[in-house]
Amino acid sequence: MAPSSLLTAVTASLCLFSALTIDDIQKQATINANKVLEGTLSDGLTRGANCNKNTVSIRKEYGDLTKDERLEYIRAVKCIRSKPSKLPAGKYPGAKTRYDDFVVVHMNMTPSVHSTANFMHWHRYYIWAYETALKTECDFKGSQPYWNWGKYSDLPTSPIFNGDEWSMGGNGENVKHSGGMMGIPPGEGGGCVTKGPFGNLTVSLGPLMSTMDPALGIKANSQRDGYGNNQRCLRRDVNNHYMASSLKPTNLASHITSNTAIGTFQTTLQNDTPQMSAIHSSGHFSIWGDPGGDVYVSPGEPTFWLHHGQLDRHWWMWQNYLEASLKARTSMYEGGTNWLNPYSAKGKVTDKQWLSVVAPTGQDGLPSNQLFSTIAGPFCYVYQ
Ligand SMILES: *[C@@H]1O[C@H](CO)[C@@H](O)[C@H](O)[C@H]1NC(C)=O
Ligand SMILES: [Cu+2]
Repeated sequence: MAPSSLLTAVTASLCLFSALTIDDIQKQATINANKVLEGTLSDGLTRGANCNKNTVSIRKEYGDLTKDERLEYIRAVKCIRSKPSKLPAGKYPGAKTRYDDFVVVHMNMTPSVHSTANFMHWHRYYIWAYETALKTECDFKGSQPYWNWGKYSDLPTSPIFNGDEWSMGGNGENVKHSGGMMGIPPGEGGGCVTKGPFGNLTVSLGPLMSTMDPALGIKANSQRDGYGNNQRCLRRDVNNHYMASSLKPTNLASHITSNTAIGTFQTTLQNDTPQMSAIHSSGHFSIWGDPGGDVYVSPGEPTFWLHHGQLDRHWWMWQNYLEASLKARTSMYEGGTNWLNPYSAKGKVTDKQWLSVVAPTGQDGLPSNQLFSTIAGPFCYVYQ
């Protein structure tokens, strides 16, 4: 081997060794978060004595839950779907259940919590409120699980979507349909979900911004704002379109390692380019369907919380995996306050965030700087 090609080979292998995998990033984030909990590393925030290594809850990947843990989660989700709405009667005719309250709040908040400074923060708050409702209103014994985007190369047969009794229900029935936004080709679903725990589920709010093939004939809502009662089946088109591109483990790792400020971190997470759809939308469009593919109404899809749990985990890994920048990254905040207006007021860390009727008691209107860390403010959880 000529010296120059030897050098190339050595350099190449060094690069291979120095590229952190997403598993390395998760491990480092766990180590550093534990140091913060032990008080040997500062994140610049103060925390009460009631959040420590013994009390912190651990959010796990859905496929890593035991079968009993999955059944317990499914039970709690079904329970919240069976409780009555707490919204003012008649104001939102499509809001029948306590679960629908979460969908309505998201529909109301959509323009101010996407592509804005509080995108990550508000959704962290919102998922925690859901997890809290499962615990306080349905006696849920576990923690909110997440879907690790890079884990399954065949999503329809994953433990989340394989349709067995421990899954979140199956794919939609295979119906002929065309693809949608951003060049997504149709997958093997497109019809109603009929198998597993959420088989034959009825949804009522929306659609508001459907991305499914109009030829499927999904019934329009009687109200322009999507709040009318529009009973129809839950549809999915679980597909692998993004598994080998934007949701590949190496792409997820490089998204974390290549962005050093929260502005570029959250913008590149959300902004699709002609070359590649962004990570956030890729996750939504891997489940797709109705209402899963509708930015306003997507929480009506029961796996919304697994996808957004992972989005929160992605941010948590980015905040925590480097000991030297953990403190700075924890409190970074950047961006506007309205998704359609690039000149909207800049978000401030003291801006209050609103959850309305889905806020846990006494916990509505917390400022963004209370939502910086998963182990400060109202939160006490880490990811595994
Ligand atoms: C959904 O409805 C279809 C048709 O009635 C039925 O065959 C199927 O077993 C149902 N699925 C569930 C999970 O109840
Ligand atoms: Cu959202």
